[in-house]
Amino acid sequence: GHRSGVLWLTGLSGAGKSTLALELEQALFRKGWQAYVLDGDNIRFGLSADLGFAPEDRAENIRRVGEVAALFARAGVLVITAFISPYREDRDRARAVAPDLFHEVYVKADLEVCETRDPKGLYKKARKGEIAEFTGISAPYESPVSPELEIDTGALSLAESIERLLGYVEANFGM
Ligand code: GGZ
Repeated sequence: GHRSGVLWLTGLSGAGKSTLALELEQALFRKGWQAYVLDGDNIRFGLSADLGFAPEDRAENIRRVGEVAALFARAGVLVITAFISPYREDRDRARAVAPDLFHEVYVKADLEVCETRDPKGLYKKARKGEIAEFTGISAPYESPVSPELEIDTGALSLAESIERLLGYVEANFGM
């Protein structure tokens, strides 16, 4: 390995993708890696500002992220993406852009766990019908069939999850 690639996190809203991605980015940075997070905060307000959450919009969002992530990785960066990316077909297409660099991580937490966390109150709104096509409530989430790694945030602490991710990254992208 040469310390670059795409670590593709997928999972429900509230499963912990962004939290893990940002903590991992910090931990890798401290070890001298060039890591960078792509998530809704830096993609959906810019590159994908024209897209919503209909299936075709999500497909296009994930297509763009897949292309950008591959470019970053080819430039020598360890890219950590944190998108729900609910459709298997969309994730597989992102993988196909850079199959040699792509590692899928299922950030797993039961819907009940995510709904209890509900940090932004989105599940509550979705239950009331105030958000259409909300993943897990009124839109599907297709869980990965054979992800390279699975992180069960319902069972692991944040520190334990980061430890596993770091171990995986160092073993698979390290020099
Ligand atoms: C799912 C939604 C929706 C709908 C707004 N469905 O937990 P969050 O708030 O901060 O992260 C979610 C984010 C999902 O965007 P992604 O770009 O990751 O989605 S995808 O990969 O499917 O393209 C959630 C918020 O946006 N959000 N409406 N209807 N999540």
